[in-house]
Amino acid sequence: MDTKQPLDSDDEEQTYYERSIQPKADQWKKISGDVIRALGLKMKILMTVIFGGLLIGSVILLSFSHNFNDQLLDATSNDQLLAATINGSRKSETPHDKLIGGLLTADFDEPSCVSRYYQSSLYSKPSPYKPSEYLVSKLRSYEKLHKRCGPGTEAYKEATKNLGHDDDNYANKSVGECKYAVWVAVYGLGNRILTLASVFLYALLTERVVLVDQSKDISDLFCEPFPGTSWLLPNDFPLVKQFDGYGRGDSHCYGTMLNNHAISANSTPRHIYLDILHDSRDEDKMFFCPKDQTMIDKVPWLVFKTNVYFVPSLWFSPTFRPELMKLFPQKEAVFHHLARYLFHPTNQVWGMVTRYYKAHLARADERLGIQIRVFADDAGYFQHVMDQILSCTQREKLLPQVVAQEESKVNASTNQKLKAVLVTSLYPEYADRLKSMFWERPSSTGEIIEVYQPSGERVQQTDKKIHDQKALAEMYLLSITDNIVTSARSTFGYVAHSLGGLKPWLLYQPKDLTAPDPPCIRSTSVDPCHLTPPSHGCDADWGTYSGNVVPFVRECEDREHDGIKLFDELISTKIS
Ligand SMILES: Nc1nc2c(ncn2[C@@H]2O[C@H](COP(=O)(O)OP(=O)(O)OP(=O)(O)O)[C@@H](O)[C@H]2O)c(=O)[nH]1
Ligand SMILES: [Mg+2]
Repeated sequence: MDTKQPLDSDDEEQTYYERSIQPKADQWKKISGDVIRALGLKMKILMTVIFGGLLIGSVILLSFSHNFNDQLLDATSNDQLLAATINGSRKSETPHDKLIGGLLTADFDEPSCVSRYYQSSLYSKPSPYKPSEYLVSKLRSYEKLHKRCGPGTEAYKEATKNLGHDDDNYANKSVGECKYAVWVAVYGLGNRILTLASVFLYALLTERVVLVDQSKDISDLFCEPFPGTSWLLPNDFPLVKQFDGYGRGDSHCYGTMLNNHAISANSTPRHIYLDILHDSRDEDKMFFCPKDQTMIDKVPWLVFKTNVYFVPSLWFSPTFRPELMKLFPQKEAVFHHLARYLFHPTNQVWGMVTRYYKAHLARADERLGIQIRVFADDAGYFQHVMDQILSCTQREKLLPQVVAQEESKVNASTNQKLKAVLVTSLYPEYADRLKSMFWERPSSTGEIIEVYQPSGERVQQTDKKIHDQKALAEMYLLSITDNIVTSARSTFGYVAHSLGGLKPWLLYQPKDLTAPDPPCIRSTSVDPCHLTPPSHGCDADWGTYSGNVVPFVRECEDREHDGIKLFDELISTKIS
């Protein structure tokens, strides 16, 4: 190697200095120069490797840290996503059908609303109810309509222009191409969920756009259901301030308008208020009659206050029935499909569901849900309600008896079946007693029974965010069970069983502080009950019991002549 041959300018400078100033050290310097040069070359390679490595490393680190930050930002949702995925794959051999047979659109991002695509993975079996192709295509068309007419669009602006100013007849005036159904939140959460689904179905049938009053905590509970738009009614909607005041006395109330002859085929108001409540007048319930629908159809803005699941009554209309039959060949699955399409708990609520599920329910071989709603002025713990629950669950073999220790055939093997019982109630005493019972004594079957109750808040606190979120989480947890016992007349219970596609055991409502005998009945339908439906038909059918008009709409098992629902299992005898 020629040591004089500089490898680079630094080396050249160093060699010159060494030769002129310190000749005696030449040899040493030569050696050290060689070493340095050799080292220099190696150092360069080494440095290149190190710096190259560092560069690649930092790129990896950067992207990792970016992902990590993203993960931190989305920590809750990813955790839930994971939880849901693990549970889903653990339980199901078949791949998880995220879009539920096409019911859901793929157009949303997953982390912003984990429940949307992962809720179905929590269920141990796929739903026996498949959405029809017709329903799927109708939903896709609806999504387009909502995008075209929803908040912020030209169509919405045009439809809201001058709304709120009293008007006579808008039949011949242009208000744009879009018509709307506004849902106003009233009553308990169970009622809200059932009525929002009802109003949405009505909107689907009548090509309206459904918009949701957001003055209550709806957006703390549910994600947006329609892609690229919003279902929230803008806060500056011209009629918002009137919502609270809407009632039967209001001149825009449909029943009142009928009484006052203020609406006719030739006189169409721009908006009307529809009062579809448990105690609405017959004139308000004329809403369900075809002739009335012809008039109502022309009104651009309908504002609903309703607390009943009114879907069964829509089937009476000869106008809607053929369409409904096509949409829902399995009639009893109306709410089941609509709820899985529309309602997707927010990540906060979904976190509550998945954490509770993983902590208490996932390990069990079987899950039983018991929803206990006590309708009484001084509601709380009642012995007769406890007796009724035990009598129903033991008679129906949902829970075993307990036996004395010495009689027990306690099986020490590890194969003992574990049954988790999820109790939901405002009152903790029912679950506490069940828990003690199955802790103090062995079960007759050798099964291990674990009892859980997520909350027991004693007092209904509708519109308090965390209270409503807990109530919603509990409805979803109940829906994930294998069997479910619910209280008669409770919309909370209706949502839970129907969402899960479960036919519930309905606990009859106790009378005179005694446990009813029989204590409960197994429903033959998964659809909720329409409490207090119209007690009349329309025109010629007036006064006829509704159940005779359409054979698959019949009395609810948990009500005495005061509720109707959809059944697929037909009975041979007609109700007279
Ligand atoms: N977390 C929780 N809240 C409950 C429970 N039962 C009742 N609530 C609260 O009370 C409300 C009852 O209203 P709904 O959800 O409509 O249920 P419902 O059984 O039909 O009751 P009503 O509407 O009063 O006839 C719920 O929304 C909750 O706010 C329960 O088991 N768990
Ligand atoms: Mg209710």
